[in-house]
Amino acid sequence: MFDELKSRPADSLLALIKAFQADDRPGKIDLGVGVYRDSMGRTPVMRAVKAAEQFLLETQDSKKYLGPEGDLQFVRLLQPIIFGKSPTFAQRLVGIQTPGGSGALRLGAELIQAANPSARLLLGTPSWPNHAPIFSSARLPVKEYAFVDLMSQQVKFESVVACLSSAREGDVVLLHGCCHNPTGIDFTMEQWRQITEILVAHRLVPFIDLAYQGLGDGLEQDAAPTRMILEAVDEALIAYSCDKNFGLYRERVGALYVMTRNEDALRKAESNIAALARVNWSMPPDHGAAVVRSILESEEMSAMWRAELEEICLRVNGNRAALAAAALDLTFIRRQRGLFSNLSMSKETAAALRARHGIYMADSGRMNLAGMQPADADAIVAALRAEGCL
Ligand code: PLP
Ligand code: TYF
Repeated sequence: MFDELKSRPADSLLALIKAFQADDRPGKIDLGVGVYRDSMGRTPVMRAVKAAEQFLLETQDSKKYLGPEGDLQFVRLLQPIIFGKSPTFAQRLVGIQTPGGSGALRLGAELIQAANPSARLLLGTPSWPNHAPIFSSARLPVKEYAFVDLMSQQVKFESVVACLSSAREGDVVLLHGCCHNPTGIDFTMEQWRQITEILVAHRLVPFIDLAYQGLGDGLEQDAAPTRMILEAVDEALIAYSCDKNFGLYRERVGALYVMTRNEDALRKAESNIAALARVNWSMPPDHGAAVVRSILESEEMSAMWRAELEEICLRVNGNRAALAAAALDLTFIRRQRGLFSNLSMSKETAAALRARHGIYMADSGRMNLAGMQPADADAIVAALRAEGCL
């Protein structure tokens, strides 16, 4: 039967990792896959994570099953970080641990499909390349609309408003909570306010993907749009990832939160997400969530984590400033947030940047700004000029 299968393309972002490793030129620069890198170009295990792993090594006395919800103390301790100390909607939230933000997106998609089979997913483009396939493979029709114009690096706010305003009641709107992947372009607070009004007026359900909290302007600031939306709407889903802000990528640490209208719906959502988790992965992997829980349970390790996250944020924003200072046409990079910026270029140009200059970025023109050093700014600008991007 397997000879009936059609081959599928590899994930082009993940393929860049191998291509970069195979290049032996000394000056190569990796602006490819979205992981943080320090000033030595490494993606180290955070000090707080090492401390928590040491603590777990000494104190963890069992690895018995936890259940489909995973580590519920992990889920609870994240709540004040994401939603604030005592949000008005706390009683309407239920959460479950998931394998990464990806698992949370998939589980949320299946929950939506089970609750409202006629719901559609509205997705602003460009977006993270896995978004559309995750939702369509859960049988949610994906309706795309233009979110950003890459030539001008501006939000196409009229297109956003037009698409959301023409949506059907019960449609779901995927929103990047902060640090938009791939563009680094987030809505202004005023634009978020207008989007919130449209969500409420048209009874649309926000599905907020928060995969980079703390990598933009800090933990609190990065959560502000999410909190504003949740204060206003009846129902919402939040896919959270700890893989970037705790540097736990391969441990697959995330959570799905669902906000319902009332207690009855909350209990139903809770039993449904547990049942869906069971048929997908039975139970989520424990280690990464246990690490995050241990950090959040300890004042000392929490302080260490927060300080490290601030360092990460400062370094990424420092790289943004360096690149913006190196070329007038790149000043927009300073205004953008998170790991990414997406230049407007063809995939042939992205390939030429790799082949001729050893500068690795996605075919889409997306750069991971954590992959450079401030001193690389001039070389990057020179290569972009040589290839006609500036
Ligand atoms: N959402 C966005 C926007 C992402 O960039 C990522 C990155 O991997 C994810 C979700 C998934 O995160 P995770 O690695 O935790 O599955
Ligand atoms: O966009 C990125 O680079 C990160 C990492 O299938 C990633 O979100 C990329 C592709 C993928 C999984 C994670």
